[in-house]
Amino acid sequence: MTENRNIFRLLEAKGYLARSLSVSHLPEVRKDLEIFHQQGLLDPKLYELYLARFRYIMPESFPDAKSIIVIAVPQPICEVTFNWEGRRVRTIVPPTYAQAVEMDQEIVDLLEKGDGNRVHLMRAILPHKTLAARTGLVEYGRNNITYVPEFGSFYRLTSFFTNRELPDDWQEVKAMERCADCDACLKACPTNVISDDRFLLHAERCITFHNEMPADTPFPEFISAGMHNALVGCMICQKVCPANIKVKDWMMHCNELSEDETAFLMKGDFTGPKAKLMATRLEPLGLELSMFPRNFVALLKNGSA
Ligand code: B12
Ligand code: SF4
Ligand code: SF4
Repeated sequence: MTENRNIFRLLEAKGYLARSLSVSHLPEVRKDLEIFHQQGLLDPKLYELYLARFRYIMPESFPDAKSIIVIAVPQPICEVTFNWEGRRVRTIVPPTYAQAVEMDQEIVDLLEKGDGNRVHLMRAILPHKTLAARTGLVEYGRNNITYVPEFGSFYRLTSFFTNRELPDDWQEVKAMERCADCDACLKACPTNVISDDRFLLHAERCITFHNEMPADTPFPEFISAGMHNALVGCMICQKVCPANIKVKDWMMHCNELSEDETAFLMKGDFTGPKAKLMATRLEPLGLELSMFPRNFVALLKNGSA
């Protein structure tokens, strides 16, 4: 259908990759995740915080939704510099944190305005990796992060319901072939999240799970100072991965904070107009004020910043 080709062409022209599936697969998508929950293999706190909010049903306000389109948007590491005690401290924010809201809006505008055939989109609150792997858009790494040949794991995934009947790319999920002879991520992960006994992660041990929590939650003892490597998230298993050889140093400078601004974050009191101002600077990078000062202090302590 020409009108469908138009949608995929608009995304391709931006350098984005996309596949689609029929909404009729929603119960199977639910099963892909819920089976692990039923078997007690997902940490209850992690499930409650991140996975319980998924909605595997047709949105009530979009009864004519027919397909789900899954999109991979390439993204570099984002560098954020802090000026602190006379030093310029360079830190990183891994791919996918920055510009989340902006990217979704850009895609909606691009497709709804560019299509000319009344395509409508609505953000899907669904597990994007499962959707992407189920359409063959991506393959899983042993670290449970997904990969595409073009940009390794350096991309943000997003999904939308659409009122257009797009191709149904539904298929079995695949692991990357190269993982069969590789255990670089397993060996490098400092908190033993990736294991030989199962493909599914022990995600409750992931540094990211802990540094995405608000700063009044202290890090558990098994995360020692030397392990921190990013302002939020962790790059260790992606940096060592041979599938990322072309992209691993892809970085752009995103922001610089003055001595005054850094001192404000270090105080950890986020009331008043200054907090609002800081939030407008940091939230587009995926940095919640609530993660400060803990995450920045952790980097200063380990000396990697
Ligand atoms: C919850 C969550 C987390 C949690 C838990 C991670 C996890 N693995 O579940 C925490 C906070 C730890 C986390 C960390 C990170 N996250 Co996160 N996270 C999510 C979220 C909200 C849901 C993921 C999810 O569905 N988990 C549930 C588990 C059960 O699903 P799964 O991981 O896909 O596991 C599947 C496989 O194990 C498979 N499976 C089981 N057995 C077998 C066997 C074989 C052979 C195969 C092939 C498959 C297979 O079945 C499972 C279910 O389908 C998504 C956003 C979204 N809305 O989807 C982002 C998302 C997955 N995160 C993302 C990223 C980038 C990260 C980090 C890399 C960030 C960072 N740099 O620190 C780390 C990576 C940690 C890691 N090694 O996975 C990206 C992934 C992009 C990509 N390239 O794949 C996403 C999609 C966000 C986005 N919008 O782009 N994350
Ligand atoms: S480091 Fe090796 S095992 Fe891990 S995801 Fe990359 S290729 Fe697969
Ligand atoms: S993101 Fe870090 S802590 Fe999490 S699995 Fe990868 S290396 Fe381990």
